[in-house]
Amino acid sequence: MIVENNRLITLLSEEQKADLISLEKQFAHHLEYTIGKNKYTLGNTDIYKALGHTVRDFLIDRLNVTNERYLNEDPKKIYYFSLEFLMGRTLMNALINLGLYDIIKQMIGSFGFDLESILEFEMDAGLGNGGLGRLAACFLDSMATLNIPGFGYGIRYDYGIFNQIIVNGSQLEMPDHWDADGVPYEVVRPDITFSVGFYGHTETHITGKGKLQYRWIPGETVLASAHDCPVPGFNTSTVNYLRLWTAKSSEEFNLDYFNHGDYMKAVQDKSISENISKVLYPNDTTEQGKMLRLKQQYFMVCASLQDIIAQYKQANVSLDRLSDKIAIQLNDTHPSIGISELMRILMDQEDWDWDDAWDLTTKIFSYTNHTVLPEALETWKVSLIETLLPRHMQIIYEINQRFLEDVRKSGKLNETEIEEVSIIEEGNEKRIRMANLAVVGANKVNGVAALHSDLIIKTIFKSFYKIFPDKFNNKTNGITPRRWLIQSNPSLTALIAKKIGPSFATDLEKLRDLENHIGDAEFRNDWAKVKQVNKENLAKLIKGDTGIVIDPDSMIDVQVKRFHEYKRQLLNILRVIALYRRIKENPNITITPRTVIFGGKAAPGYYMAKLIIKLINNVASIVNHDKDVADRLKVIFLPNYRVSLAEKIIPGTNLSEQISTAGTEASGTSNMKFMLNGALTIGTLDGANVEMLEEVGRENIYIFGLKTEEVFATKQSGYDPRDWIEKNEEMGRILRMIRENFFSQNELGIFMPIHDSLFYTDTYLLMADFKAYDEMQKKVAEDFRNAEEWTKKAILNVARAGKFSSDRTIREYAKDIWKVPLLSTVPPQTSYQLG
Ligand code: 26Q
Repeated sequence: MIVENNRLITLLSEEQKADLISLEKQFAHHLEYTIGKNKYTLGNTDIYKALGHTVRDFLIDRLNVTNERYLNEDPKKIYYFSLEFLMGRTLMNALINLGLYDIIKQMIGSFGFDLESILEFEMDAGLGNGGLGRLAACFLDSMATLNIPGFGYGIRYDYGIFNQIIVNGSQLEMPDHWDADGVPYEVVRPDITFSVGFYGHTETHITGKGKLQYRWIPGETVLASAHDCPVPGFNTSTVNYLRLWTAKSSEEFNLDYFNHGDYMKAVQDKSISENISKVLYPNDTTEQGKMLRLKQQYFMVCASLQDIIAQYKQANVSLDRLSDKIAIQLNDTHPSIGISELMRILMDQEDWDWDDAWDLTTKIFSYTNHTVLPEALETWKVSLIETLLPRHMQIIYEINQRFLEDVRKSGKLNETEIEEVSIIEEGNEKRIRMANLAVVGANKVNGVAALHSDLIIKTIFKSFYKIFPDKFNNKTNGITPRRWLIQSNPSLTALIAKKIGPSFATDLEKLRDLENHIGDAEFRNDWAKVKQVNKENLAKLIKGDTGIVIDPDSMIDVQVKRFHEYKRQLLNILRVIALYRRIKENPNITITPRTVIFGGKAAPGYYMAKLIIKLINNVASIVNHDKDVADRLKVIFLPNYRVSLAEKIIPGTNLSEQISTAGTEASGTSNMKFMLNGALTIGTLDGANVEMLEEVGRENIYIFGLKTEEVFATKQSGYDPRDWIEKNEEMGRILRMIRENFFSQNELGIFMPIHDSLFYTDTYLLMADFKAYDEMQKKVAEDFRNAEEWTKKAILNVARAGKFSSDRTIREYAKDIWKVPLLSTVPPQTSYQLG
């Protein structure tokens, strides 16, 4: 393939021309030889794939340079263990971080294509449920940007989080075969393969030194094979990687079956072991305790530890200094079986004593907790672990026995408290409490926002805190400004860079300089224009995805997140119903026009969450078709909320809904994304909202509702939602509409479970908070009418969003938990021009 269109090249310097020409050649080469197409057969996905391979070449160059540096300097390495990495799309992010965006845009342009449209062909890597998985992805970006040798380890699921479609108002789940067309940027490493054992039994034997040693004889082995996603830092040469394991059968055929002529059974067994990396589990409490999930956890941890130790042994003879050279962060309890696995390796394979092994293990692991809800804490039946991982069960028993002995000796806890901290939960069926294992085995335990870290030591880990006060610390979450500002909101990025310079890209506190310009009317005008254009783009997307036309001048009011009762999407839709009623009762009422947008997935087995989605859709279809409402209110449910959709919704938002019951949302991270993109927040004093308030002050955020202590007190004193319903006539009428099938005329009674839960239990105190929420929404509506003041507040929010950069979070992990210095930046040859 020959480059014909040289028109653009004439605008460039000699050096750039050379770059552009070589890029064009590289791209054309991939199109022809990697993808195997010519100009007669090529389609848009081929352009995307060839581009992916072109970018991959750059990533691999820098990956190799980075590896060489790590070999030479031998720094301490950080391994982030997570069952979830919600990476979303990779290509645009790589172009920005590598500084190739402008030149690639030109290059693709010279072939007659538009870069942005080509990038739309990339599928999201949705290998996570929500906040926890996306946090892992943001952390990888920050570690690479800060030149920390930090690597992600996880599973390369064939199917990520399901695709959501809405049929007749209800969620339907579709498989997410995200890699169906291939993943051009990944590096497949079949040479990096480890075996992982399951089942079987343990034996003892006497070592040469006369010591009793245990040995696990697995009954089944599966191979774990590495796939690396390169992770480029922004404006630095560092490229780290995310290593994801896929399961491969250890035998192509089970020869036993094969020899007895059962060819089909022989192949079936192969696919059974490969099931391990087949599908991501949704965060569904009813899915707890499933054998395949435990297999996934051990599979990931076992392969990763082998890989880490093999790498370490390339530079070191003995494992003595392992804890000086590596640290492992456990993203929730999901990979915490790793604690017992490292103990097993040290004792059974490396011949260490218990005490030395335990000393080393507890220096290496740290644990991040992401929930205070007791029902969400992971436990496993002892019988299940005994079957799948018999040696680990022995080790866990011994960890617990020694731990409880120490606790008793210390005299710090009474018997009830000792029962509470035990790793084993006694009862009909004994269970392993993974959070307790993680706390006992970890060097440091952290919560994810100040309020949350405070709460865990007062509630779920109260007794642990008495024993290990120094273990516990806070690391308030953050988000990467590369994806969540520079990439998702290029026009706001350009405006900000024009005003205060580009340094905020890696030092988000620099945004504070924007405060000096809040008084500048022209700047505010430019700011408002940027928001307006983003809203118009969002309106186009909504038209495309739902067919509904919205008014881009209306207030764009958004709640996007997983559906969970504690997040209270129901509170939001109840207030929409209230607004609708007010319009119907008083058709001439003037209200601030709003477009209320919802998005998010419910776990497939979470009945109530799915019913709330259905209610929202039914309310939407009535409100949106009611002529009396005119343009004053629209309700939109955007299907299949995911990272790439978030990138488009957030920049066009005016009002961010963060309305969980106080004390339930550990941190939240979308709250930070909206703040950074100039939305104002209506929210409770929950999670990181508390710290957002601290940054911006009362006048610049709409805080309402019961505080955490008040929530506890209300529940303590025997909360009855009917007391609140009686006091609020309007709420009585809303509940009656639900009861009397106003929103379910063709499906009588379907919303009764929602009605009854509000009326009789109301676990998340919607009835108690409704009035405060509604009144605060009135204030929001009023304030929005004053466009100048609203814009001032929006600028101030962005100016004070610096704290919520994941760079800040990662610096804190590096200093307080991992004890790693940041390496110096090696300036790259190319850099991204902001704006
Ligand atoms: C449980 C059992 C079986 C299978 C899966 C799971 C499972 C999977 C994922 C349970 C929970 C999760 C994810 C939890 C999560 O995303 N938590 C969120 O973490 C964010 C990052 O710290 C916080 O900001 C949110 O507040 C928190 O809800």
